[in-house]
Amino acid sequence: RFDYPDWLNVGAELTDRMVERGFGDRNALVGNGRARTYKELADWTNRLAHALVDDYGVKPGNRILIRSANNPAMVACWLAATKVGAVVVNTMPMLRAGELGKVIDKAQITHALCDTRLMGDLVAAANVSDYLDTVVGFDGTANHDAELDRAALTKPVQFDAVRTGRDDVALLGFTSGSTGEPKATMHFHRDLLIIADGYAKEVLGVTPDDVFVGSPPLAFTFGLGGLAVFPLRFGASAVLLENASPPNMIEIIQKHRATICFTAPTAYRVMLRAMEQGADLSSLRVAVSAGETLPAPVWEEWRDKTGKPLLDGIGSTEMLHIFITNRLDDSHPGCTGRPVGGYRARIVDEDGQELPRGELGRLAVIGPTGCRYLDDARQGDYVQNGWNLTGDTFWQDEDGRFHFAARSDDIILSSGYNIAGPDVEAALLAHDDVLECAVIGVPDSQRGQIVQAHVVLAQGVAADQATVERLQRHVKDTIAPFKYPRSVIFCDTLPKTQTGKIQRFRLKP
Ligand code: 3SK
Repeated sequence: RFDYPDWLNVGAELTDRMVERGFGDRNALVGNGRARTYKELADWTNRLAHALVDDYGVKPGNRILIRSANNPAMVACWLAATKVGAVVVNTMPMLRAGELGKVIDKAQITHALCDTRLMGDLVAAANVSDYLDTVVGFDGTANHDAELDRAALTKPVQFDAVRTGRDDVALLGFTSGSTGEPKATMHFHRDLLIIADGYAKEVLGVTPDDVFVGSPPLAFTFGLGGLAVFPLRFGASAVLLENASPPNMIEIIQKHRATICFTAPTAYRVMLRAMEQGADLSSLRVAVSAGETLPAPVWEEWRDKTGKPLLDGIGSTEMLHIFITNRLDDSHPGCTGRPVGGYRARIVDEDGQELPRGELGRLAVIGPTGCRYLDDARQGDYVQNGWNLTGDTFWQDEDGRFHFAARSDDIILSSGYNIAGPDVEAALLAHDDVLECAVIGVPDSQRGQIVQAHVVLAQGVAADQATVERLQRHVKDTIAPFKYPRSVIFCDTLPKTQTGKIQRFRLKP
Protein backbone atom coordinates (compact mmCIF):
# COMPACT_ATOMS: atom_id res chain seq x y z
CA ARG A 1 0.00 0.00 0.00
CA PHE A 2 2.75 2.47 0.96
CA ASP A 3 5.57 1.86 -1.45
CA TYR A 4 8.47 4.30 -1.21
CA PRO A 5 11.98 4.24 -2.65
CA ASP A 6 14.77 2.96 -0.41
CA TRP A 7 16.32 6.42 -0.27
CA LEU A 8 13.80 8.95 0.91
CA ASN A 9 14.17 12.37 2.48
CA VAL A 10 10.84 13.77 3.58
CA GLY A 11 12.21 17.34 3.72
CA ALA A 12 13.10 17.19 0.03
CA GLU A 13 9.83 15.42 -0.84
CA LEU A 14 7.76 18.26 0.64
CA THR A 15 9.72 21.08 -1.02
CA ASP A 16 12.05 20.45 -4.01
CA ARG A 17 9.96 17.53 -5.30
CA MET A 18 6.84 19.71 -5.14
CA VAL A 19 8.55 22.40 -7.21
CA GLU A 20 9.62 19.70 -9.71
CA ARG A 21 6.01 18.56 -9.84
CA GLY A 22 4.89 22.05 -10.93
CA PHE A 23 3.66 23.60 -7.65
CA GLY A 24 6.46 26.22 -7.47
CA ASP A 25 4.22 29.28 -7.89
CA ARG A 26 1.49 28.18 -5.53
CA ASN A 27 1.30 29.34 -1.93
CA ALA A 28 2.70 26.83 0.53
CA LEU A 29 2.79 28.62 3.88
CA VAL A 30 1.14 31.79 5.10
CA GLY A 31 1.95 33.35 8.45
CA ASN A 32 3.00 36.50 10.25
CA GLY A 33 1.57 38.60 7.43
CA ARG A 34 3.42 36.90 4.55
CA ALA A 35 2.82 34.12 2.06
CA ARG A 36 5.59 31.86 0.76
CA THR A 37 5.29 29.86 -2.45
CA TYR A 38 6.64 26.33 -2.83
CA LYS A 39 9.62 27.71 -4.77
CA GLU A 40 10.36 30.24 -2.04
CA LEU A 41 10.04 27.53 0.61
CA ALA A 42 12.38 25.19 -1.30
CA ASP A 43 14.99 27.96 -1.71
CA TRP A 44 14.64 29.08 1.90
CA THR A 45 15.06 25.57 3.31
CA ASN A 46 18.02 24.85 1.01
CA ARG A 47 19.82 27.98 2.19
CA LEU A 48 19.11 27.07 5.79
CA ALA A 49 20.37 23.53 5.15
CA HIS A 50 23.67 24.90 3.84
CA ALA A 51 24.00 27.12 6.89
CA LEU A 52 23.34 24.20 9.26
CA VAL A 53 26.08 22.13 7.62
CA ASP A 54 28.66 24.79 6.76
CA ASP A 55 28.33 27.21 9.68
CA TYR A 56 27.08 25.02 12.53
CA GLY A 57 28.60 21.64 11.71
CA VAL A 58 25.38 19.65 11.70
CA LYS A 59 25.91 16.03 10.62
CA PRO A 60 23.38 13.37 9.58
CA GLY A 61 21.96 11.72 12.66
CA ASN A 62 22.54 14.72 14.94
CA ARG A 63 19.53 15.46 17.09
CA ILE A 64 18.24 19.01 16.60
CA LEU A 65 15.71 20.69 18.85
CA ILE A 66 13.46 23.38 17.41
CA ARG A 67 11.68 25.80 19.71
CA SER A 68 8.99 28.05 18.33
CA ALA A 69 5.33 28.91 18.10
CA ASN A 70 3.57 27.85 14.89
CA ASN A 71 4.96 30.00 12.08
CA PRO A 72 6.52 29.46 8.61
CA ALA A 73 10.06 29.87 9.98
CA MET A 74 9.54 26.90 12.30
CA VAL A 75 8.39 24.74 9.38
CA ALA A 76 11.36 25.95 7.30
CA CYS A 77 13.78 25.02 10.11
CA TRP A 78 12.16 21.60 10.46
CA LEU A 79 12.39 20.92 6.71
CA ALA A 80 15.98 22.18 6.52
CA ALA A 81 17.11 20.05 9.47
CA THR A 82 15.38 17.06 7.90
CA LYS A 83 17.12 17.71 4.57
CA VAL A 84 20.51 17.54 6.25
CA GLY A 85 19.59 14.15 7.72
CA ALA A 86 19.21 15.35 11.30
CA VAL A 87 16.65 13.89 13.69
CA VAL A 88 14.30 16.65 14.77
CA VAL A 89 12.57 17.28 18.08
CA ASN A 90 9.98 20.04 17.73
CA THR A 91 9.09 21.68 21.04
CA MET A 92 6.44 24.04 22.27
CA PRO A 93 7.05 27.62 23.36
CA MET A 94 5.44 27.00 26.74
CA LEU A 95 8.17 24.57 27.85
CA ARG A 96 10.36 25.94 30.62
CA ALA A 97 14.08 25.31 31.18
CA GLY A 98 13.51 22.24 33.39
CA GLU A 99 11.21 20.60 30.85
CA LEU A 100 13.53 21.46 27.96
CA GLY A 101 16.41 19.98 29.95
CA LYS A 102 14.61 16.62 30.19
CA VAL A 103 14.00 16.59 26.44
CA ILE A 104 17.61 17.56 25.70
CA ASP A 105 18.98 14.80 27.93
CA LYS A 106 16.61 12.11 26.76
CA ALA A 107 17.15 12.86 23.05
CA GLN A 108 20.84 13.79 23.43
CA ILE A 109 20.28 17.02 21.57
CA THR A 110 23.44 18.61 20.17
CA HIS A 111 21.99 21.61 18.29
CA ALA A 112 18.99 23.83 18.93
CA LEU A 113 17.25 26.30 16.63
CA CYS A 114 15.20 28.78 18.57
CA ASP A 115 12.93 31.70 17.74
CA THR A 116 14.87 34.61 19.24
CA ARG A 117 11.77 35.67 21.19
CA LEU A 118 12.00 32.41 23.17
CA MET A 119 15.71 32.19 23.93
CA GLY A 120 15.72 32.63 27.73
CA ASP A 121 14.63 29.18 28.89
CA LEU A 122 16.55 27.38 26.16
CA VAL A 123 19.82 29.11 27.03
CA ALA A 124 19.22 28.28 30.69
CA ALA A 125 18.70 24.61 29.75
CA ALA A 126 21.76 24.61 27.46
CA ASN A 127 23.96 26.05 30.22
CA VAL A 128 23.46 22.94 32.35
CA SER A 129 23.38 20.39 29.53
CA ASP A 130 26.11 17.83 28.79
CA TYR A 131 24.89 17.44 25.21
CA LEU A 132 23.65 20.73 23.78
CA ASP A 133 26.49 22.96 22.65
CA THR A 134 25.09 24.95 19.72
CA VAL A 135 22.08 27.21 20.12
CA VAL A 136 21.20 29.32 17.08
CA GLY A 137 18.50 31.98 16.95
CA PHE A 138 16.13 32.40 14.02
CA ASP A 139 13.59 35.09 13.36
CA GLY A 140 10.07 33.73 13.71
CA THR A 141 8.57 36.94 12.33
CA ALA A 142 8.70 37.74 8.63
CA ASN A 143 11.82 39.95 9.00
CA HIS A 144 14.54 37.26 8.65
CA ASP A 145 16.69 39.23 11.05
CA ALA A 146 18.53 36.80 13.31
CA GLU A 147 21.78 34.84 13.28
CA LEU A 148 20.52 31.81 11.36
CA ASP A 149 18.68 33.98 8.82
CA ARG A 150 21.81 36.03 8.17
CA ALA A 151 23.95 32.89 7.80
CA ALA A 152 21.45 31.48 5.29
CA LEU A 153 21.17 34.69 3.26
CA THR A 154 24.43 34.22 1.35
CA LYS A 155 24.03 30.51 0.67
CA PRO A 156 23.01 28.88 -2.64
CA VAL A 157 19.38 27.97 -3.26
CA GLN A 158 20.31 24.45 -4.39
CA PHE A 159 21.08 21.78 -1.80
CA ASP A 160 21.38 18.05 -2.34
CA ALA A 161 19.37 16.62 0.50
CA VAL A 162 21.14 13.87 2.43
CA ARG A 163 20.25 10.42 1.06
CA THR A 164 18.45 9.16 4.12
CA GLY A 165 16.89 5.71 4.09
CA ARG A 166 13.12 5.51 4.19
CA ASP A 167 13.48 3.74 7.56
CA ASP A 168 15.92 6.25 9.03
CA VAL A 169 14.57 8.16 12.00
CA ALA A 170 13.50 11.67 11.01
CA LEU A 171 11.50 12.80 14.02
CA LEU A 172 11.30 12.25 17.75
CA GLY A 173 7.81 13.00 19.02
CA PHE A 174 7.71 13.63 22.74
CA THR A 175 4.64 12.70 24.70
CA SER A 176 3.86 13.04 28.34
CA GLY A 177 0.57 11.21 27.66
CA SER A 178 -1.96 11.88 30.36
CA THR A 179 0.28 10.59 33.11
CA GLY A 180 3.19 13.00 33.19
CA GLU A 181 6.52 11.18 32.52
CA PRO A 182 7.90 12.14 29.05
CA LYS A 183 8.64 9.51 26.40
CA ALA A 184 10.09 9.99 22.93
CA THR A 185 8.63 8.13 19.97
CA MET A 186 10.80 7.58 16.89
CA HIS A 187 9.32 8.13 13.45
CA PHE A 188 10.94 7.37 10.10
CA HIS A 189 11.03 9.49 6.94
CA ARG A 190 8.47 7.18 5.37
CA ASP A 191 6.10 7.47 8.36
CA LEU A 192 5.61 11.14 7.61
CA LEU A 193 4.50 10.33 4.07
CA ILE A 194 2.33 7.43 5.17
CA ILE A 195 0.11 9.66 7.33
CA ALA A 196 -0.39 11.96 4.33
CA ASP A 197 -0.87 9.22 1.72
CA GLY A 198 -3.12 7.32 4.10
CA TYR A 199 -5.30 9.48 6.34
CA ALA A 200 -5.01 12.82 4.53
CA LYS A 201 -5.58 11.44 1.04
CA GLU A 202 -8.12 8.75 1.83
CA VAL A 203 -10.16 10.54 4.50
CA LEU A 204 -9.72 14.27 3.82
CA GLY A 205 -9.30 13.99 0.04
CA VAL A 206 -6.83 16.90 0.07
CA THR A 207 -6.45 18.85 -3.19
CA PRO A 208 -4.06 21.69 -4.12
CA ASP A 209 -6.93 24.14 -3.59
CA ASP A 210 -7.24 23.32 0.10
CA VAL A 211 -6.28 25.89 2.72
CA PHE A 212 -5.45 24.39 6.12
CA VAL A 213 -5.82 26.13 9.46
CA GLY A 214 -5.83 24.90 13.03
CA SER A 215 -4.68 25.15 16.60
CA PRO A 216 -2.45 22.18 17.47
CA PRO A 217 1.20 23.10 17.94
CA LEU A 218 3.60 21.87 15.25
CA ALA A 219 5.50 20.31 18.14
CA PHE A 220 2.58 17.90 18.54
CA THR A 221 2.42 15.37 15.71
CA PHE A 222 -1.30 16.14 15.32
CA GLY A 223 -0.26 19.70 14.34
CA LEU A 224 2.83 18.75 12.33
CA GLY A 225 0.70 16.42 10.20
CA GLY A 226 -2.35 18.64 9.90
CA LEU A 227 -0.63 21.98 9.38
CA ALA A 228 2.62 21.09 7.55
CA VAL A 229 2.89 17.56 6.13
CA PHE A 230 -0.66 17.24 4.75
CA PRO A 231 -0.83 20.57 2.93
CA LEU A 232 2.74 20.33 1.59
CA ARG A 233 2.32 16.75 0.36
CA PHE A 234 -0.56 17.76 -1.92
CA GLY A 235 0.41 21.24 -3.10
CA ALA A 236 -2.12 22.89 -0.79
CA SER A 237 -1.40 25.75 1.64
CA ALA A 238 -1.49 26.27 5.40
CA VAL A 239 -2.10 29.41 7.40
CA LEU A 240 0.01 29.17 10.55
CA LEU A 241 -1.08 31.02 13.66
CA GLU A 242 1.18 31.89 16.56
CA ASN A 243 -1.97 32.61 18.53
CA ALA A 244 -4.59 30.04 17.61
CA SER A 245 -7.24 31.06 20.13
CA PRO A 246 -10.72 30.27 18.76
CA PRO A 247 -11.54 33.97 17.97
CA ASN A 248 -8.27 34.29 16.03
CA MET A 249 -8.90 31.07 14.17
CA ILE A 250 -12.43 32.18 13.29
CA GLU A 251 -11.10 35.46 11.88
CA ILE A 252 -8.45 33.64 9.81
CA ILE A 253 -10.89 31.04 8.47
CA GLN A 254 -13.04 33.89 7.16
CA LYS A 255 -10.14 35.97 5.83
CA HIS A 256 -8.39 33.10 3.99
CA ARG A 257 -11.52 31.08 3.17
CA ALA A 258 -9.87 28.09 4.88
CA THR A 259 -11.22 24.71 3.79
CA ILE A 260 -9.79 22.27 6.36
CA CYS A 261 -9.59 22.91 10.08
CA PHE A 262 -7.79 20.85 12.72
CA THR A 263 -8.70 21.57 16.30
CA ALA A 264 -10.26 20.16 19.47
CA PRO A 265 -13.91 19.98 20.56
CA THR A 266 -13.76 23.02 22.85
CA ALA A 267 -12.80 25.27 19.92
CA TYR A 268 -15.66 23.86 17.82
CA ARG A 269 -18.06 24.77 20.62
CA VAL A 270 -16.79 28.36 20.49
CA MET A 271 -17.14 28.35 16.68
CA LEU A 272 -20.76 27.23 17.00
CA ARG A 273 -21.50 30.18 19.30
CA ALA A 274 -19.66 32.52 16.89
CA MET A 275 -21.81 31.31 13.98
CA GLU A 276 -24.85 32.41 15.97
CA GLN A 277 -23.26 35.89 16.11
CA GLY A 278 -22.80 35.91 12.31
CA ALA A 279 -19.36 34.30 11.79
CA ASP A 280 -19.22 32.80 8.29
CA LEU A 281 -17.38 29.47 8.42
CA SER A 282 -18.99 28.13 5.25
CA SER A 283 -15.62 27.83 3.47
CA LEU A 284 -14.74 24.85 5.72
CA ARG A 285 -15.11 21.68 3.72
CA VAL A 286 -13.69 19.46 6.49
CA ALA A 287 -13.53 20.05 10.23
CA VAL A 288 -11.34 17.53 12.05
CA SER A 289 -11.73 17.02 15.78
CA ALA A 290 -9.22 15.04 17.82
CA GLY A 291 -7.16 15.20 20.97
CA GLU A 292 -10.24 14.83 23.19
CA THR A 293 -13.51 12.94 22.67
CA LEU A 294 -16.07 14.83 20.66
CA PRO A 295 -19.34 15.04 22.60
CA ALA A 296 -22.31 13.91 20.48
CA PRO A 297 -24.23 17.21 21.02
CA VAL A 298 -21.34 19.17 19.50
CA TRP A 299 -21.29 16.80 16.46
CA GLU A 300 -25.08 17.22 16.09
CA GLU A 301 -25.09 21.00 16.39
CA TRP A 302 -22.22 21.27 13.88
CA ARG A 303 -24.07 19.11 11.37
CA ASP A 304 -27.29 21.13 11.90
CA LYS A 305 -25.55 24.47 11.45
CA THR A 306 -23.17 23.58 8.59
CA GLY A 307 -24.77 20.57 6.92
CA LYS A 308 -21.39 18.79 7.20
CA PRO A 309 -20.03 16.26 9.69
CA LEU A 310 -17.41 17.07 12.30
CA LEU A 311 -14.82 14.38 11.67
CA ASP A 312 -13.87 12.78 14.96
CA GLY A 313 -10.78 10.59 15.00
CA ILE A 314 -8.27 9.11 17.41
CA GLY A 315 -4.53 9.34 17.02
CA SER A 316 -1.52 9.26 19.23
CA THR A 317 2.04 10.51 19.18
CA GLU A 318 3.09 6.86 19.35
CA MET A 319 1.22 6.06 16.10
CA LEU A 320 2.19 9.50 14.69
CA HIS A 321 -1.29 10.54 13.60
CA ILE A 322 -4.95 9.56 13.33
CA PHE A 323 -5.52 5.81 12.84
CA ILE A 324 -9.27 5.41 13.45
CA THR A 325 -11.66 7.97 12.06
CA ASN A 326 -15.10 8.79 10.79
CA ARG A 327 -15.38 9.50 7.06
CA LEU A 328 -17.08 12.39 5.29
CA ASP A 329 -19.75 9.96 4.03
CA ASP A 330 -19.79 7.77 7.14
CA SER A 331 -19.75 9.89 10.26
CA HIS A 332 -21.79 9.30 13.40
CA PRO A 333 -22.16 11.14 16.70
CA GLY A 334 -20.40 9.53 19.64
CA CYS A 335 -18.49 7.22 17.32
CA THR A 336 -14.80 7.23 16.36
CA GLY A 337 -15.29 5.31 13.10
CA ARG A 338 -13.15 2.73 11.34
CA PRO A 339 -9.39 2.23 10.94
CA VAL A 340 -7.54 4.27 8.34
CA GLY A 341 -6.35 2.15 5.38
CA GLY A 342 -3.23 0.17 6.32
CA TYR A 343 -4.21 -0.04 10.02
CA ARG A 344 -6.19 -2.74 11.82
CA ALA A 345 -7.83 -2.43 15.22
CA ARG A 346 -9.53 -4.74 17.68
CA ILE A 347 -10.81 -4.84 21.22
CA VAL A 348 -8.94 -7.13 23.59
CA ASP A 349 -9.11 -8.24 27.21
CA GLU A 350 -6.30 -7.99 29.77
CA ASP A 351 -4.65 -11.10 28.23
CA GLY A 352 -4.72 -9.72 24.70
CA GLN A 353 -7.60 -12.00 23.60
CA GLU A 354 -10.04 -10.47 21.14
CA LEU A 355 -13.44 -9.68 22.68
CA PRO A 356 -16.84 -10.13 21.00
CA ARG A 357 -18.53 -7.12 19.38
CA GLY A 358 -20.27 -4.88 21.90
CA GLU A 359 -17.95 -5.67 24.81
CA LEU A 360 -15.82 -3.01 26.44
CA GLY A 361 -12.09 -3.65 26.33
CA ARG A 362 -8.66 -2.29 25.48
CA LEU A 363 -8.12 -0.81 22.05
CA ALA A 364 -5.29 -2.57 20.18
CA VAL A 365 -4.05 -1.26 16.84
CA ILE A 366 -1.47 -2.40 14.34
CA GLY A 367 -0.19 -0.42 11.38
CA PRO A 368 2.80 0.96 9.50
CA THR A 369 3.62 3.85 11.87
CA GLY A 370 3.48 1.88 15.15
CA CYS A 371 5.20 2.85 18.35
CA ARG A 372 8.97 2.67 18.82
CA TYR A 373 9.97 4.46 22.00
CA LEU A 374 13.50 5.75 22.23
CA ASP A 375 15.28 3.81 24.94
CA ASP A 376 12.25 3.27 27.18
CA ALA A 377 11.21 0.23 29.19
CA ARG A 378 7.58 1.16 28.58
CA GLN A 379 7.90 -0.12 24.97
CA GLY A 380 6.82 -3.56 26.21
CA ASP A 381 3.67 -2.13 27.83
CA TYR A 382 2.62 -0.25 24.71
CA VAL A 383 3.41 -2.87 22.07
CA GLN A 384 2.46 -6.48 22.77
CA ASN A 385 2.69 -9.14 20.02
CA GLY A 386 2.92 -6.34 17.48
CA TRP A 387 -0.31 -4.69 18.67
CA ASN A 388 -0.15 -1.15 20.03
CA LEU A 389 -2.15 -0.74 23.24
CA THR A 390 -3.17 2.88 23.32
CA GLY A 391 -4.53 2.93 26.87
CA ASP A 392 -8.08 3.62 25.68
CA THR A 393 -11.19 1.61 26.46
CA PHE A 394 -13.38 1.12 23.38
CA TRP A 395 -16.13 -1.14 22.05
CA GLN A 396 -16.93 -2.16 18.50
CA ASP A 397 -20.47 -2.18 17.16
CA GLU A 398 -22.05 -4.83 14.93
CA ASP A 399 -21.09 -2.86 11.82
CA GLY A 400 -17.45 -2.77 12.86
CA ARG A 401 -17.27 0.89 13.91
CA PHE A 402 -15.25 1.71 17.01
CA HIS A 403 -16.69 3.67 19.94
CA PHE A 404 -14.61 5.38 22.60
CA ALA A 405 -15.63 4.75 26.20
CA ALA A 406 -12.78 6.29 28.20
CA ARG A 407 -9.08 6.35 28.75
CA SER A 408 -8.58 3.04 30.51
CA ASP A 409 -7.56 5.04 33.60
CA ASP A 410 -10.84 6.97 33.44
CA ILE A 411 -13.30 4.10 33.90
CA ILE A 412 -15.03 4.60 37.24
CA LEU A 413 -16.14 1.54 39.23
CA SER A 414 -19.04 2.57 41.46
CA SER A 415 -21.36 0.16 43.30
CA GLY A 416 -20.55 -2.54 40.75
CA TYR A 417 -21.22 -0.28 37.75
CA ASN A 418 -18.59 0.54 35.12
CA ILE A 419 -19.04 4.24 34.41
CA ALA A 420 -17.14 5.92 31.58
CA GLY A 421 -16.16 9.40 32.74
CA PRO A 422 -16.56 10.86 29.20
CA ASP A 423 -20.28 9.84 29.15
CA VAL A 424 -20.88 11.99 32.20
CA GLU A 425 -18.75 14.78 30.72
CA ALA A 426 -20.78 14.73 27.50
CA ALA A 427 -24.02 15.00 29.50
CA LEU A 428 -22.68 17.93 31.54
CA LEU A 429 -21.32 19.70 28.45
CA ALA A 430 -24.78 19.62 26.91
CA HIS A 431 -25.94 21.99 29.69
CA ASP A 432 -25.58 25.72 28.93
CA ASP A 433 -24.16 26.40 32.41
CA VAL A 434 -21.05 24.29 31.68
CA LEU A 435 -18.07 25.60 29.75
CA GLU A 436 -15.66 22.73 30.39
CA CYS A 437 -15.59 19.74 32.70
CA ALA A 438 -13.62 16.67 33.71
CA VAL A 439 -15.05 13.68 35.49
CA ILE A 440 -13.06 11.33 37.71
CA GLY A 441 -13.69 8.56 40.22
CA VAL A 442 -12.81 9.25 43.86
CA PRO A 443 -12.63 6.62 46.63
CA ASP A 444 -15.80 6.10 48.63
CA SER A 445 -16.23 3.75 51.60
CA GLN A 446 -19.77 2.68 50.57
CA ARG A 447 -19.53 2.49 46.79
CA GLY A 448 -15.85 1.83 46.13
CA GLN A 449 -15.71 4.98 44.02
CA ILE A 450 -18.10 7.82 43.32
CA VAL A 451 -18.33 10.04 40.26
CA GLN A 452 -16.86 13.49 40.82
CA ALA A 453 -17.27 16.30 38.27
CA HIS A 454 -14.87 19.25 38.09
CA VAL A 455 -16.77 21.99 36.29
CA VAL A 456 -15.75 25.32 34.78
CA LEU A 457 -19.00 27.29 34.68
CA ALA A 458 -20.12 29.50 31.82
CA GLN A 459 -19.81 33.21 32.46
CA GLY A 460 -22.31 34.58 34.98
CA VAL A 461 -23.47 31.22 36.41
CA ALA A 462 -23.43 31.13 40.22
CA ALA A 463 -21.13 28.52 41.79
CA ASP A 464 -23.67 27.49 44.41
CA GLN A 465 -25.66 24.51 45.66
CA ALA A 466 -28.59 25.33 43.37
CA THR A 467 -26.28 24.95 40.35
CA VAL A 468 -24.91 21.66 41.72
CA GLU A 469 -28.44 20.28 42.01
CA ARG A 470 -29.45 21.61 38.58
CA LEU A 471 -26.48 19.89 36.96
CA GLN A 472 -27.05 16.63 38.85
CA ARG A 473 -30.73 16.62 37.77
CA HIS A 474 -29.69 17.32 34.20
CA VAL A 475 -27.27 14.35 34.12
CA LYS A 476 -29.93 12.04 35.61
CA ASP A 477 -32.38 13.18 32.92
CA THR A 478 -29.82 12.73 30.11
CA ILE A 479 -28.08 9.40 30.83
CA ALA A 480 -28.58 6.44 33.17
CA PRO A 481 -29.20 8.09 36.56
CA PHE A 482 -26.62 5.95 38.43
CA LYS A 483 -23.92 7.83 36.47
CA TYR A 484 -24.76 11.24 37.96
CA PRO A 485 -21.89 13.05 39.74
CA ARG A 486 -22.46 12.71 43.47
CA SER A 487 -19.75 15.29 43.97
CA VAL A 488 -19.45 18.50 41.94
CA ILE A 489 -16.50 20.86 42.32
CA PHE A 490 -16.37 24.23 40.62
CA CYS A 491 -13.03 25.47 39.33
CA ASP A 492 -11.67 28.30 37.17
CA THR A 493 -9.59 26.10 34.88
CA LEU A 494 -8.80 22.43 34.31
CA PRO A 495 -5.25 21.04 34.33
CA LYS A 496 -4.15 20.34 30.76
CA THR A 497 -1.10 19.06 28.93
CA GLN A 498 0.77 21.46 26.65
CA THR A 499 -1.25 19.97 23.81
CA GLY A 500 -4.56 20.76 25.48
CA LYS A 501 -5.51 17.31 26.77
CA ILE A 502 -7.20 17.37 30.15
CA GLN A 503 -5.01 15.74 32.82
CA ARG A 504 -7.68 14.00 34.85
CA PHE A 505 -5.05 12.23 36.97
CA ARG A 506 -4.10 15.62 38.43
CA LEU A 507 -7.60 16.03 39.81
CA LYS A 508 -7.43 12.77 41.73
CA PRO A 509 -7.14 13.05 45.52
O1 3SK B 1 -5.42 12.57 19.62
C1 3SK B 1 -4.22 12.65 19.74
O2 3SK B 1 -3.74 12.69 20.85
C2 3SK B 1 -3.29 12.72 18.55
C3 3SK B 1 -1.96 12.62 18.79
C4 3SK B 1 -1.09 12.64 17.75
C5 3SK B 1 -1.52 12.77 16.47
C6 3SK B 1 -2.83 12.88 16.23
C7 3SK B 1 -3.73 12.86 17.27
C8 3SK B 1 -5.16 13.01 16.96
